[in-house]
Amino acid sequence: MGPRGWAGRAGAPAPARTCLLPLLLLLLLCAALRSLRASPGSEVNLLDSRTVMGDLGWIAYPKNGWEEIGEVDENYAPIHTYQVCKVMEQNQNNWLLTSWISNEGASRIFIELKFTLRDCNSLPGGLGTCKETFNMYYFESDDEDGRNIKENQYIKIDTIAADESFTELDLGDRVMKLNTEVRDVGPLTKKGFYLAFQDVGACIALVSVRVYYKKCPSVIRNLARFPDTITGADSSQLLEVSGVCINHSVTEEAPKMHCSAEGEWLVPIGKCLCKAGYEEKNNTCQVCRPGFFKASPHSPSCSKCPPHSYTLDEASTSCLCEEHYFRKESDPPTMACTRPPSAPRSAISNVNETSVFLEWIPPADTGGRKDVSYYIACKKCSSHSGLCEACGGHVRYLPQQTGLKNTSVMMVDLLAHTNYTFEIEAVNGVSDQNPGARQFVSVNVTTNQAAPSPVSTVKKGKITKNSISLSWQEPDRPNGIILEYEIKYFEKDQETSYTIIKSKETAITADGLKPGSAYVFQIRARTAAGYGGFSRRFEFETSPVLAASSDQSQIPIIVVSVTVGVILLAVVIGFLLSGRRCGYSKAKQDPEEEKMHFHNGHIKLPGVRTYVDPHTYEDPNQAVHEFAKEIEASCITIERVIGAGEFGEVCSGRLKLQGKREFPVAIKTLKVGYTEKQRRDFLGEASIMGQFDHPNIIHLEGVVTKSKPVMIVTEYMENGSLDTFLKKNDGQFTVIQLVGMLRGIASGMKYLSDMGYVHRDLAARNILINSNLVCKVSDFGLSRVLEDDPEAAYTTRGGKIPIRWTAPEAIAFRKFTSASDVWSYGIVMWEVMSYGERPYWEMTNQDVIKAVEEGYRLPSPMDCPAALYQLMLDCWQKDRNSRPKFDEIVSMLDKLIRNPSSLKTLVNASSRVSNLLVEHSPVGSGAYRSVGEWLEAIKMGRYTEIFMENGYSSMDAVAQVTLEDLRRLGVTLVGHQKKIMNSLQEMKVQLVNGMVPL
Ligand code: ACK
Repeated sequence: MGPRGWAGRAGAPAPARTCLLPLLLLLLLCAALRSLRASPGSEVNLLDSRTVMGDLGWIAYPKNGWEEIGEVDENYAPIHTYQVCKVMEQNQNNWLLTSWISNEGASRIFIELKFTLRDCNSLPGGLGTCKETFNMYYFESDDEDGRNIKENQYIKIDTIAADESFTELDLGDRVMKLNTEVRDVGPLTKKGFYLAFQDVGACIALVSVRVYYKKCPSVIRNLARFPDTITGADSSQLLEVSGVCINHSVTEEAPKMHCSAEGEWLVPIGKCLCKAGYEEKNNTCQVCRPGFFKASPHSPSCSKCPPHSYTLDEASTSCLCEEHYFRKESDPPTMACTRPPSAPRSAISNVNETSVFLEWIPPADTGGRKDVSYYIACKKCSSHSGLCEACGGHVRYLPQQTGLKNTSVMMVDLLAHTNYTFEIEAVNGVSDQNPGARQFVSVNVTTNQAAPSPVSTVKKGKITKNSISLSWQEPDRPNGIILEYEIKYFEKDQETSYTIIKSKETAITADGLKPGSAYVFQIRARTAAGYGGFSRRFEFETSPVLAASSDQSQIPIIVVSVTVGVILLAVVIGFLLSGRRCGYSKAKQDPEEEKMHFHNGHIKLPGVRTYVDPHTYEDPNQAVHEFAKEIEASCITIERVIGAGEFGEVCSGRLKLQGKREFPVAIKTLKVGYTEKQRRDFLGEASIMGQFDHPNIIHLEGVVTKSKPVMIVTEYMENGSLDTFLKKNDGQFTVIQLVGMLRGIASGMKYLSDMGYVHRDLAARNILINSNLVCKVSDFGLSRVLEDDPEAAYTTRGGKIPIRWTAPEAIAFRKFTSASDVWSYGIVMWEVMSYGERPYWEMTNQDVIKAVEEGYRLPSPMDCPAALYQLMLDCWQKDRNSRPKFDEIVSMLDKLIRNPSSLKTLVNASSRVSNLLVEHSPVGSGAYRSVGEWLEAIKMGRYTEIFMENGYSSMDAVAQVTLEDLRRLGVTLVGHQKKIMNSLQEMKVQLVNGMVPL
């Protein structure tokens, strides 16, 4: 069969019209149904034969094949139905071609056919040629030009059979057998296509042809709009489609959905959220009203403004804080606005030396916040002007100064004796937004005395093979006037053997060191409050000895060594000949330095330092400059006159030395118009004082000799001389305080006697006392001892002697020794215990000399502990060798201080004789001449040897024996112990109460 085209248009009258009449009824029914039928939302019609108002423009071929039945529905709209029924004729090939249908971009289209088909069995005699199917074809083309193509160019879609066919009977029953068949075609590649229906001998009425494609309809899902989407070409294909966020919304995660071949949206992914200031309602984003806010797209809805905040605008993303309320940057907008806290309450302080502990309770109003912390402001205030300044960086705060979470803090490293104001401020997250509203509670404290802080910087100076020079800076917090430094050093890894140098300067040279060896140095400072801590360890190395490379090279070294040796020898000889007999040498060691060597904790005495009598100097000026520093008058500020000395006024003032803090001093002046002898005598005191360095000896700062007036500058003692001070404060001190004063004086005297210096005028008037009740021996003179003391009286031998304080042998034959100083010390004890009473009251000097000579002694002062009065009596032993030594006095007083109950036994008031001297019948010089004699007398002679061997060789020593001592000595029999103790007791009672009248 050759290609055939279609020439005519369908619509020519059909010859078999009569046999299809029943179809007309069917068509009427279909017109009624049309209004009920609606195409599904996801289907887009490309052609619906029932909706085309005019000519469909389809072509039938051959012309007598398919024919159109032109009917109209009740609205006069045409119904396009095509029928063919050539069942009786052979070889039917009837084509019906549609007009060109645009596919509108769809690549898969659906064809829904509605048709009726006559059952061949119901046709009489037509069974041979009758068919019950027809074929459907398509042909793609971009335009309408492809219409006249050949049959064989059409592609078959399917053979269409009826699900239901109809018979005459059916029509009679008025049962409509309308078939609906749907087929799909794809993928389409051109812009449009034609459909063709081929009849090969069936009886068909094609009631409608609907061509459509499917799409996923535009939808809003998860606040994203998805557009109309034509389904894919493949029946199982899912198309991924991106959504676009609706107005006032933002992408949370790129919104996507999948469009199925059936036009359904599947698997939504991602979403949009209403932006800040908008909330989601009915798939839209609605604006937040005034008074409401939404801070973030993630918040579910608009919220009311939190407390103490507001907004007057729509679409607010946050609310504004009311006046005086704030929001911290990190505060969430949902949080209420807050304000700074009120002040902390009930602050208390506790001062411990230079540390202050503060504690408080939290503020009543935290400002609505939980992040309250505390800040400590420290101010140092002048007690005079009341002006305060910031404390500076030296103060340490434990645990810290700011951001304190706990309600307590400790400040350390404060200055001693200083007024501080601490402001404890409560702070919260919004305090810095209202700095004007600082709320704090103030605490005023005054720190106490404290030892100096450790020296922190030590620098090495010149280093030789045998010496290392060091210098350092005053501690950051001296906490007082630095009296001296102690430098401890030892060879590295040899710590058990160390040397200590004391220096008033901030530099020393350690000599006598091994070459090429490392030495460790530590330094500490001392003030009136005691020693501070040692600095950290500083390590320095001496220079090594250079090794000689050959014998020849040693020759010059030997020559130099011999030369140096000779020079040194000459220097040493010269030094010895110069008349300086002491071991105290300025050439080797600064007089400000004192050097002691220790091994395993014991002092190695390098030769005891002794006092040098300035008289041994030909030129007294040389002695002054040997032992006293020259001070420039400009460094001294004289403030007021505090008394009159023999040579001029005594003033108080201040001394400011370079590199040191200004501190108070006493200044003795030499009055104008002095003689050379007066000048010499005046400065003589400085030459003596300058040799001493002891906490209980008045300390010489220096002298002014290069300008006038000539001055002696010493440390300042706030309470002046002891006798006046005690008189002023009669009965004000505890016994322990008084014993403490006596102990200080004894310690100073021990130092002087160790130095070989005899004071000769020890009396309470020559003791000075400072604000800490530390007593210091003062008043050192040359010949003046007997000149300037108003108490000194001329003796028969012509000398001037303070009779009441002086031992009989010194009065009688000028035998001034440390033992005669001990006598005077006994008198000072008596003065102290009687609060400055005049010894021997109004007795004349002559009567005093006589009474003492005859064995009478001062009676015990009122309320005086028996042990102290016993010590006084010991000091007043006629035999100077029987008097205790100063070191014994110091240890005895120490024992009493350590054991205060030993001071409870007072001298019996009834037996205390006032205004009368007691006869002195000391144990040793009274009844028994020796220990042996005594022990024999009480029939205990067998113990004589043991007593002698254990140091109880004198009756004075025996007087101190306790029961404990006896047991230690091996006197184990209780009867013997009692005998010895009773005898001793008897002798003591006799000693204290022995009132044998003259
Ligand atoms: O009893 P006073 O106040 O203490 O009066 C005398 C006066 O000077 C004449 O000696 C006082 N004085 C002497 N040296 C010092 C000193 N270093 N510190 C304070 N006062 C002193 C003494």
